Amino acid sequence: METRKTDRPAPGRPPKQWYGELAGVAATALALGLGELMAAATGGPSAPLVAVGGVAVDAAPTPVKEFAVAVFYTYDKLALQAGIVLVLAVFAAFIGVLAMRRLWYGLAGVAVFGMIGVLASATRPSATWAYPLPTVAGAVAAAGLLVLLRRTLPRRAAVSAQDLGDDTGPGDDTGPDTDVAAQGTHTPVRGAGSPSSDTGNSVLDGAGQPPGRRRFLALAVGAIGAAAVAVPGGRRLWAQRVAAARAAVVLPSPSSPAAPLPAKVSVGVPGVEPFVTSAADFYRIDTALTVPQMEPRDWRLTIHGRVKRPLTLTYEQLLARPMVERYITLACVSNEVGGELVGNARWLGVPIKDLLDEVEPDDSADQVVSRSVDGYTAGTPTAALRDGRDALLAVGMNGEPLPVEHGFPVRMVVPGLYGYVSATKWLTELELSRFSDFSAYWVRRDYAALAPVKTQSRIDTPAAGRRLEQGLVMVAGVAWAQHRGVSAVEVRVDDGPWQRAQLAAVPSVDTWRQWSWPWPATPGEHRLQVRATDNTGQVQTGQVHEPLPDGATGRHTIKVTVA
Ligand SMILES: Nc1nc2c(c(=O)[nH]1)N[C@H]1C(S)=C(S)[C@@H](COP(=O)(O)O)O[C@H]1N2
Ligand SMILES: [Mo]
Repeated sequence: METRKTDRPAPGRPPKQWYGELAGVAATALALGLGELMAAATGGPSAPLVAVGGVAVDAAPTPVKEFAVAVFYTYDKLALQAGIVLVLAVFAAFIGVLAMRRLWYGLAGVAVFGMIGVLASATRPSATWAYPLPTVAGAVAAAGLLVLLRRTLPRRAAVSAQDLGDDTGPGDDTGPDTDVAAQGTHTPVRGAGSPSSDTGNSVLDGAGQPPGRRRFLALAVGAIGAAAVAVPGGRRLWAQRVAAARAAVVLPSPSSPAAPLPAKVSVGVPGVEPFVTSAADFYRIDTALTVPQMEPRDWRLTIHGRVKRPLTLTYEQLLARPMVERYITLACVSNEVGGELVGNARWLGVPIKDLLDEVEPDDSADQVVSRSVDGYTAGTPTAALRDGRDALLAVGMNGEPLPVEHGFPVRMVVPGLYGYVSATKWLTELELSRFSDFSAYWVRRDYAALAPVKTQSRIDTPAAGRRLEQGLVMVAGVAWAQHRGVSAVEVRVDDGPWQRAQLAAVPSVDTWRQWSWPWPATPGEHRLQVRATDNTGQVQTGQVHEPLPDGATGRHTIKVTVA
């Protein structure tokens, strides 16, 4: 061991802090990369980044989420992940600097880091005993790399690891870099600034740098590079497995197929959203930071709680049951008037009513709490699931297995209720409960416990702000009042009288309905407004209200200029 006195840093050349910062970032990157790779073997949510991110999403207060939805239109995963990575990097750099000065401090930092990851992954709703493993392995690797980097730390002619801090304990503190440097000014310095000094440490390489620097950089950059490959690589690996499993799914034919669509479901006006929304165009709203990737063979649904006969089903068992196929329009409570968070698809699935009949719910169980693999919850009135509407455990969307983003392998779809109280994706659990006993995810965040879809209508064409030529203009769009059905749509120009639009055909009361109205457009600026009436005779209200707590109201209004 070198003696301290002779190994003080050169005056004015303190060990650069960024070595420590780089070491910390490299070690953390290695941990995350290894964690992702290992998680690929056990399942996505166990990766430390995903686990910690999941906790962050669940902990974020409603206004933050609303802001995210408002700004990014859907809950923005990328921005959140970038934010998490940034915070991580700052912590990582701090730990690295600590480690380079006092190894044990740095390792303690890694341990704290690791504990956060372990706690986050172990408390993920789908957690198994294996969930903390990727984080633990990552933390061990990070600690190892820190030790290694510390040994490789460049020793300038006058700088030894000793000066950069050693592990002799807090009582033997050499202080932070600046102090070391300050002490150095009072200490005889061996070979300072001399490339030909007597220790190997002081020999500079061709670039005029000490050799340790190269090895340090190679190690650190190598670890970061490996992580940059491992993180997306691990995720891709897992996603590919799930994609392959999805491709291998053979959907059964429904025992109750959807009737062929009447030709007149379309008003035939260009610019109107198609009656059936393709999976690719279907809006997506969820709190999942990374799309939960679940293999059908790992999927289980347990139906339990206030029931006489709890039930667990495998995917195979679910597929073996009688299936129905229905067109159902899904809407998000966050949809603004005139917004696009609504879509219509042909769903294939098992009637939830049949399953509930089998488990024999208690009369007291007025709420069915559905849970997803990533811990999202929704609360649906038991009555709505048993009143004969086509509430489904859906496995198919538009003739394909559910897309992963839309809930593969199994999700709920319930006509007439907003998605947040009914349409749980990546479903794993149905618990018969009571509204007074449990508040679901968004209900805890100030949304209403009961949320039937409000009657709404939208002008798809002409687009707002358009300049049109005078003459006949086809005004057209969609209107929805799921499970009640749309009986009328009216349009008015400026403050003129409401005029009846033509309605397209619909297969049931559970879908949206296209409408069109020929407008003899006259020159000038005009305001076009639409309103729908449902089959109970209720006219869509003009009262303007934001989405919180149970759906936006008001009438879609656009301005156009006719030349
Ligand atoms: N697991 C899970 N399921 C979920 C959500 C979620 O955040 N997590 N969001 C719900 C909401 S708010 C809506 S509107 C619908 C949207 O379904 P989609 O993304 O398939 O359009 O999913 C519902 N199911
Ligand atoms: Mo939603």
